[in-house]
Amino acid sequence: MAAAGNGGGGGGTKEEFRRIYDVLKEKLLRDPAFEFTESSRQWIDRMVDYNVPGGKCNRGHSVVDSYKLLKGAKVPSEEEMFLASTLGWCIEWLQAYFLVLDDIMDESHTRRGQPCWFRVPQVGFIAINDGIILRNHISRILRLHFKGKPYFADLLDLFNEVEFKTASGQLLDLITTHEGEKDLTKYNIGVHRRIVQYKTAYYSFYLPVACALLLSGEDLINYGAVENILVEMGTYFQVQDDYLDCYGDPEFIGKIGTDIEDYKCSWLVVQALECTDESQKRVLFENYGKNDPACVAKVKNLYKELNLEATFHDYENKSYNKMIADIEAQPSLAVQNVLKSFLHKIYKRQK
Ligand code: DMA
Ligand code: MG
Ligand code: MG
Ligand code: MG
Repeated sequence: MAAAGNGGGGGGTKEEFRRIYDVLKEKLLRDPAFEFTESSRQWIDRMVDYNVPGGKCNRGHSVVDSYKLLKGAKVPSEEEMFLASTLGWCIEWLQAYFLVLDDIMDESHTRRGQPCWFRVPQVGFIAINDGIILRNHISRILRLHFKGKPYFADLLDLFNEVEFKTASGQLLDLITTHEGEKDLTKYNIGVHRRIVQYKTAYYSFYLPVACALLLSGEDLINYGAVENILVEMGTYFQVQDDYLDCYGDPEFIGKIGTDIEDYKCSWLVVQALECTDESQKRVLFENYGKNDPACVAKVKNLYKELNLEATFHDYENKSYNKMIADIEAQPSLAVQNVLKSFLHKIYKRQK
């Protein structure tokens, strides 16, 4: 059952959103489907605190913000705010699940300013099962708060579909990297676009808005154009992520980049390949994808020579203008506001 009685509600500030996290976690720690032991409850409590709430919560806040914008002049009730926040947290849980596993596969070291969960002593490969638990928490939360709602089946279907797309994107990211001989010639902007659209755009951009639409009683079938714009926005967001992997300050972004070492089909290497001469190409082929700081430095020097920072800023401006034009072609002003508000959360982000 829902909602305001569970301690939720309010006007949708960041503090209120955060408070609902505690409500949801408490419920999970008392899930009657499992007889918790003291130590298993402590594990889940610590694991969820470590992995779910520490990020920027852009995705989660976007459900609440989008929902309010879709309501227009009508003020959402406490229960409606609780439900919107709960869906926001479900996306944060989904993100935590993907990140716990992504960090293992990418052999990353830090995330959100702390060691990746699998690197914490005594965690190790238990992190794999923790990822699965985090995924299951979403189903537990949805069942608890949305079962009986007319859009419950659509909500489950949405989360399943988006999870499938994301996992498929991760697959592309991983097999593109490891497939056969290391061969940079197979990397191009089309390959990059496909990877990032699936691994990032659907869950980070389409999902929050789709959740707000379902909560508003809308049928997602009518929002194909909105989906396309959000996928475009998600692609732009992942290009920023690729840029920050190399140029961001690890202290500030909370993670140390590993894309060059990991031989990733990053937007930067794709741009580099498009403008290198033969001798520069040799430097790239010889040094990309090696877990050696000297090789990484050579790749970064080459990026500097090619002035990829300027290429990125140019992309950023062009991409922004195109998205604004597409948004302004949308017939609904409320929908325009939802999309613009989301875009302005990430435009020129530094982390
Ligand atoms: C992230 O890709 C995608 C998912 C689904 C987690 P990434 O490995 O570039 O992310 P990060 O740079 O945060 O490790
Ligand atoms: Mg990663
Ligand atoms: Mg990854
Ligand atoms: Mg990255």
